[in-house]
Amino acid sequence: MKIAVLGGDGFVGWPTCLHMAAKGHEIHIIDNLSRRWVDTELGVQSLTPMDSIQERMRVWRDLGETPLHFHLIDVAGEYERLKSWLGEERPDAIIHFAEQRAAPYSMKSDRHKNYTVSNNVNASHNVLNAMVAVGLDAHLVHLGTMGVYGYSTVGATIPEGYLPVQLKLESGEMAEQEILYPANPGSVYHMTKCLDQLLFQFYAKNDRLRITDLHQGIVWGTHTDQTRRHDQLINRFDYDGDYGTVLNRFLIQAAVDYPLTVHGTGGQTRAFIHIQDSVRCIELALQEPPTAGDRVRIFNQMTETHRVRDLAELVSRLTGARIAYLPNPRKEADENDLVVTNKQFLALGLDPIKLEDGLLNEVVDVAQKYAYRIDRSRIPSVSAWTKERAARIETNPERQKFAVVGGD
Ligand code: USQ
Repeated sequence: MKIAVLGGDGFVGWPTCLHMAAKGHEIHIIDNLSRRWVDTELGVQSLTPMDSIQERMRVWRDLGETPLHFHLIDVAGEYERLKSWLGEERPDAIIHFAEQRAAPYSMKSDRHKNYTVSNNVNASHNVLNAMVAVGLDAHLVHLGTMGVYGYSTVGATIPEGYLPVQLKLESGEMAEQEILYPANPGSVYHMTKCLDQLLFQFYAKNDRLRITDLHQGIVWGTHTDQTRRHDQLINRFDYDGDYGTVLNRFLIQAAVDYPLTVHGTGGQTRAFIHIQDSVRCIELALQEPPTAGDRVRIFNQMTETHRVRDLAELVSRLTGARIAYLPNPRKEADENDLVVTNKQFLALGLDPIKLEDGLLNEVVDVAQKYAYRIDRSRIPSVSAWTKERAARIETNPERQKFAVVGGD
């Protein structure tokens, strides 16, 4: 297949490109390299040393693998160039990762909120609009998030996108319908993914576009089979307070003896998936395209659920790290349960990597190996969801202490 990977330079995009190229597909990376510019803006760098996209592609080609192609296009801002490229190249499938993906970054300031909304919503709409304009019947696979469902405890299992409901008619009879599970975003970033869902519903219905939306949980780990093949193919690993996700943060905190930064009571339950399983799920989704006229196909792309404080205790048991319970910069439920079904991927043959099995390897292979690159001052997560929460963080003596010396 000829596959366009929008956002192919990012954390899930890059290993997906390698995974699919290793299967013999023709991969075209379309990216504006914005994630690298955000590193510059924030003054942080990936824990793992990352080469330029061109250098990564050269190393991959020199291993004798199917060459990758790179096109510097801003999907959100350069509609005409995107449309021309799609019209001329006519890929069989498009994988869409080209969105700003960090919740704390999206909540940093009004400027960051605006950037996240305009970038993400325009990117998704530009792709859909251009596909219709050039009459492209490609399968569009979008990386969405489990966060579209929200994290309030209902007790019922979260279905794969659609919820069967019964409506009482005037006659007293009951009518059955399947609706999108109610959107309940917890950040501006998550809100953009909820808006994406509506764009997909419309274009699948109106223009018969074939669309798959993957509601992914929090990714942990760094390596996949392909990124392991050469030091210069290594994936990025974010540990800073804006882009680092919870489990990867705990791993590097343990590696540099920084108390594990649990927000609030740590009672938040979240869905997780290893990066290797993430790329495998994308491959499985590509093999199962909907047919024109079908509704959007939605998968829950996660393999297990955990409470944040249980993860901190697990990492602490493995490494001896201390745990710090900090005021939560986010506005989210202190405690929630989460039951999710991922039957569709299991039925397609996904054999999940378990956190208990893979965690120690990550600590040794990545966190300890590159610990010398960590800037401890960039570990605290200080992007607050409200002004009140920002004030609480400012005045919290524990946080100040960790921010400066990371210790005792
Ligand atoms: N948390 C801590 N300590 C930390 C960092 C986070 O306790 O040092 C807590 C947060 O308060 C939150 C939970 O851990 O309750 C998860 O935070 P996260 O930063 O790991 O994940 P999140 O902001 O939800 O976003 C990440 C990805 C996003 C993806 C999402 C999937 O950045 O792209 O969509 O995970 S999900 O969480 O299922 O919505």
